Amino acid sequence: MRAVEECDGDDNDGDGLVDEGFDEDHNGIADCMQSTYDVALHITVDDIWDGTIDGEPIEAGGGWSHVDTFEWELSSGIHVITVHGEDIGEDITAFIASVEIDGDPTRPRCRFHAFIEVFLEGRLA
Ligand SMILES: [Ca+2]
Ligand SMILES: [Ca+2]
Ligand SMILES: [Ca+2]
Repeated sequence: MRAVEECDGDDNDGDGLVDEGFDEDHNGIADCMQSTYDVALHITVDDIWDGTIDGEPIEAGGGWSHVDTFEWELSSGIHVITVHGEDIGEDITAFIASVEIDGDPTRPRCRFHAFIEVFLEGRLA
C-alpha cells in the first residue's frame, strides 16, 4: 500500500513530487515549509529615486551621498523590489544596493535580479 503524502518536506508517496497538494496559497512553496524572514535593503541612488516592494511604494530618502535602509518582515517566496533613479543634472544615474536576510548578506537563498529600463526620448534625426 502506497504511503499518503504529508506536508513535511519529503516525498512520502514516492511519486517524485515533494509535498504536492499542500500549496493552498499557490506561491510555489508547501504551506508547512513557509517561513518569515527579516529582510533589509541598503541603497543609495544618484541623484533621486523612488521605488516599490511587491507593488507598494517605498519611502525613498536622500541622494547619492546618503545610504537608506529599509526593513521588512517577508514570507517565503519571491518578492519584487523596483527602483527608479533619476539624475537631476540629466547626466548620469546609478544605484548601489544590497539585500540582507536575517542579518546575513551572504545567505545563499538570497537571489538578486536587477532589471534596468532605459528611456531614450525621441529627437530629430
Ligand atoms: Ca509525493
Ligand atoms: Ca511530503
Ligand atoms: Ca504555499
